Amino acid sequence: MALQANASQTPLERDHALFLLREMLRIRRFEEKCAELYSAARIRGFLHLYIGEEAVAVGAMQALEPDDAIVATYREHGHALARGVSAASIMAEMYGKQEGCSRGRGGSMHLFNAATRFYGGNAIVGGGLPLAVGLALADKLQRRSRVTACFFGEGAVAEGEFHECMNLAALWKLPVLFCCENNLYAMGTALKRSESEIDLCLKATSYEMPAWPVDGMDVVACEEATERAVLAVRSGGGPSFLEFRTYRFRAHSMFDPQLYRDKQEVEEWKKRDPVSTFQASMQGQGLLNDGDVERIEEDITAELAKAIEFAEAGTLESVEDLTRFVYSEKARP
Ligand SMILES: Cc1ncc(C[n+]2csc(CCOP(=O)(O)OP(=O)(O)O)c2C)c(N)n1
Ligand SMILES: [Mg+2]
Repeated sequence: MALQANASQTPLERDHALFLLREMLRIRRFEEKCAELYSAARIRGFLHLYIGEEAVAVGAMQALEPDDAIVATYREHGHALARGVSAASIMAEMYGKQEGCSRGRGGSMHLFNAATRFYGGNAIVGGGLPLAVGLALADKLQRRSRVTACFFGEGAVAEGEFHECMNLAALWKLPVLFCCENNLYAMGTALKRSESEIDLCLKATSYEMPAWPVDGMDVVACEEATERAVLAVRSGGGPSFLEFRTYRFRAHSMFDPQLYRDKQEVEEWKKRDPVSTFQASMQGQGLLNDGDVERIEEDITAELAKAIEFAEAGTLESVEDLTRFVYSEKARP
């Protein structure tokens, strides 16, 4: 049975609300800068922007502990930033510099950071799910009270891996939180053109796991739903599933003429922009003072300027090092 997420009952505290707003704005501005740098050919390769979906990563991340693990897709800059991976190390990774969080070998789609238990950045659709199930199996076998949160797009539900992972996680009662980011499109394919059943929570409940639909444009709803789901997972009951209903405002990647959706549809969703609607809601609740947003914007501008400076000054890996890390360094004679 799909359970309906309750509307928020708890009044928001000003400091927390400011933090949520700041985190969403950090992601928004970081990615706007990335798009600029991409056009200027400072960043190359693939680039998939999360703009429009920021409430999901920011809200969900608040419910996770430092010891929990995160697995994400190639649209993961927001998750990495919200998890605490530094903007500088992410930007250097975008530039392919060895000071980047994946030593410049991963680029935009393969951000990785062991210190924050951020296990990528996975380019293969559905590829993160088995990793998450494996991490959770290890935790269960070693009796650690950890949760693995696995973020993936709704496109992954068409993959066999999705069903195998849902089944095994439920059968073995593994501590995985499946976070499906349903932005309605997998590249140019609308969900309703590729799936006979478009209620994704039903797919999860058919594997005997609790599932909740969540308003993915509302950061507080995302935080509260994730808190409830994490509690269920941490209590040992097995996996849970959240379907965040969201929308990407930009193209799938930097090469996408967007012929598969109407401009009008995009404009309609933009009215629910998670950043501006949350800012307006804070204003309405008297949680914003004069100058708050300006201060946040100034801090972010300074953080981004430093991140870009760090990336520009970074170095490319030497050719001699190219075959390193193919095998574990420890295994070397
Ligand atoms: C196994 C596999 N098949 C195809 C692709 C090509 N591909 C890249 S992104 C994508 C769409 C995935 O959409 P979704 O899972 O909804 O995530 P979103 O991009 O909307 O965040 C596809 C088909 C891939 N990366 N991996
Ligand atoms: Mg999608």
